[in-house]
Amino acid sequence: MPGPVKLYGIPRSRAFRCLVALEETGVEYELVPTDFTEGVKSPAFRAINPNAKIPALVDGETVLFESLAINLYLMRKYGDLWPRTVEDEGRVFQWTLWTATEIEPPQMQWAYNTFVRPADQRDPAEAAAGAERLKAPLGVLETVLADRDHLLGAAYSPADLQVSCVLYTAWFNGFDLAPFPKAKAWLDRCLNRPAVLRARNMREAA
Ligand SMILES: N[C@@H](CCC(=O)N[C@@H](CS)C(=O)NCC(=O)O)C(=O)O
Repeated sequence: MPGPVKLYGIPRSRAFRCLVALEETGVEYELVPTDFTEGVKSPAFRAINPNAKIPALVDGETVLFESLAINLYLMRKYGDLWPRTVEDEGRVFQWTLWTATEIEPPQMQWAYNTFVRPADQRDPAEAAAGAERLKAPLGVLETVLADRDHLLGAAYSPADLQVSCVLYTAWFNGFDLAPFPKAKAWLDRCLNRPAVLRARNMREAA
């Protein structure tokens, strides 16, 4: 009998996204504290993730890296969030790749230059450029959410989890979402779900 699913990482990292997925699925798991400075460099961790980055997941014989891929796997295998139709699966893949490519890069450009890097290494022009770039995908969300409560329709789905967990960084750290009221209300809904609050408690207490 294999033990619980093991997530390597710390809550104040991209492992947060996987903590949300784990909490949403209800699967038994163990968080193996591994930080992104020293922990990722150990030979034992590099054997799990040769990228030397967190998060990584071990589920029996299955070893995975990439936070959003880990989430797809978890939601496909455990819990009851995974969609019932191939068409909705396609939409989940679409939103997952969209958040990785359209949201994450400009958001990190803004975040690195706003609060992540030490103050003397931040470039305000870069922060402004990232914020400007982020407005385009936020505008897409605003349009899509004009006639529905969630990305695939009425119900929360893995698409909402993937996009909202990436946007948590902007939402939590004061990005101006006022021009995007539908997207803001949707983020408020997604990021205050009971499972997400359990993951947020781990992250925000850390
Ligand atoms: N695309 C990867 C990025 C992973 C990543 O960059 N993780 C950071 C922590 S949030 C890390 O481990 N950085 C260590 C390093 O770059 O040396 C994912 O989403 O899992």
